[in-house]
Amino acid sequence: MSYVDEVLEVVQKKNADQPEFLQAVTEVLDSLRPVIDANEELYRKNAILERITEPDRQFIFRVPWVDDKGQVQVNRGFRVQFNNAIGPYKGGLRLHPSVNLGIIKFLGFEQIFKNSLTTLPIGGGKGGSDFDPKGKSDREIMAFCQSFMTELSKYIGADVDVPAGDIGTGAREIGFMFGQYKRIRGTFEGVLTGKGLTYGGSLARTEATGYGLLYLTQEMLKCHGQSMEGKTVCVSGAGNVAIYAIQKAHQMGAKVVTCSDSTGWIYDPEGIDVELLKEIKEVKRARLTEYAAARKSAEYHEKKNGEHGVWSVKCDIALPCATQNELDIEDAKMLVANGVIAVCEGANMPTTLDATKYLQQNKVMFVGGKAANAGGVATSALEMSQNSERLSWTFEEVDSKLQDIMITIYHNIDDAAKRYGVEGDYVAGANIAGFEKVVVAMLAQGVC
Ligand code: NDP
Ligand code: 2IT
Repeated sequence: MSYVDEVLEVVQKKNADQPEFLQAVTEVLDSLRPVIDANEELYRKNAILERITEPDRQFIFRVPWVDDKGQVQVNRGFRVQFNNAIGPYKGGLRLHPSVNLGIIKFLGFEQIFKNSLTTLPIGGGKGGSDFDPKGKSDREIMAFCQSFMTELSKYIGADVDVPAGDIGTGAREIGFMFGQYKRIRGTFEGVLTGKGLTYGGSLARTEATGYGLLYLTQEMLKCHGQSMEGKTVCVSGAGNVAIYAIQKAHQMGAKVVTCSDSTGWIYDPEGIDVELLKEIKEVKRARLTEYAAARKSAEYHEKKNGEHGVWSVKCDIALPCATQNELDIEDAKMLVANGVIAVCEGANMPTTLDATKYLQQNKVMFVGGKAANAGGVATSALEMSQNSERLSWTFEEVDSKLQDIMITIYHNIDDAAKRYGVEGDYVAGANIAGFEKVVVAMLAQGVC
């Protein structure tokens, strides 16, 4: 049996109850086969694959907090520190009722390779809780965040592990967590990214994931003799990543005609009105029904199981920006039948494995989240740099570094795919390029 298959078998046995983690590991190890085969003896002797698929450590803790009725509520908190071979653990905090250890591990595992691709010195980690921020008052959010940080503060630090936002965690939550960290540890340090601009946050971090997604997509199209100009785009999600992806796509001359949230989706043939979407999602924290109510050209569709949602709309480019496994094989067939030319993942693992294969087999340019959404964490690393030198860069400075990073990522994954004879397979290219740097560091640092 090959080394990859042996390790996959062990990982499957040890983590049988974590389907998302197994999906992420299978995708990575499968696509690393050419690299592993070429270095099998060295990697096997050093147990590289066994070590890279087992987190350095994982914390699971109780998060008690008091709701507005005086009732004590209890949630479960997680932080998985996966791999710090190339820098301090870095990765977001997800607050969503679906969160469990397997989901945090899949996200932490992906983060190792993504963070390596950014070209910046950051390791992989992820955390979160099954807390549901929906419908909670600001006071309840603060109570949860303070309790969560009371425990988390024991394990993190500016040179140790630097959390940030993800689903359900935005500037408000980061602010409450930062305040509590400062209170407990007594230090003002860059322990979180995505902070407010008045206390160490970076300009352009809010926009970075969505903007970065479009910078990479544009570069890929350019290298294939195309551009975003005049393209019709379908986006899913209506959160941080989706909003700024839509904004940048419009700035590049494309028209985005869809977005979605957890209860429904919008088709707006005139193009999504980003200012309206921002008001509804960032300010009012309301449903997309309000978008349809405020805009004549928009149709609202209730989400129904088994329907294709935004992926049923004809488009040139699809950008899934909501959550994992939101684009399945049936959606992929629909997109291909409608002539899609590129699918780039703003979310983490939004496309199922068989859907990814189907898109690639049908010559759709496909870039996975590790490369396509790396602009968020890359800009978090730029926030860490600014915190370290106690300076703030201008929006233009950060945005221009972000553009350079995304263009570099595209060329690095393209080159890696070519080097291993799988030209155009950007999934393999991203995994290979991300893995190579981490492995060199792991080997150099000995058994740890
Ligand atoms: P937000 O919480 O800002 O937005 C998430 C969006 O996705 C919301 O519109 C939400 O709907 C929808 N959504 C969430 N869960 C589900 C679900 N189970 N089913 C259907 N819709 C859902 O999160 P982000 O925009 O930050 O994150 C989106 C994706 O991008 C995630 O996969 C995240 O891991 C990834 N990502 C985020 C980065 C960042 O910097 N924020 C960086 C890189 C990747 P509703 O409005 O109803 O809640
Ligand atoms: O998935 C991700 O890359 C993020 N949620 C951003 C992590 C970060 O540390 O900025």
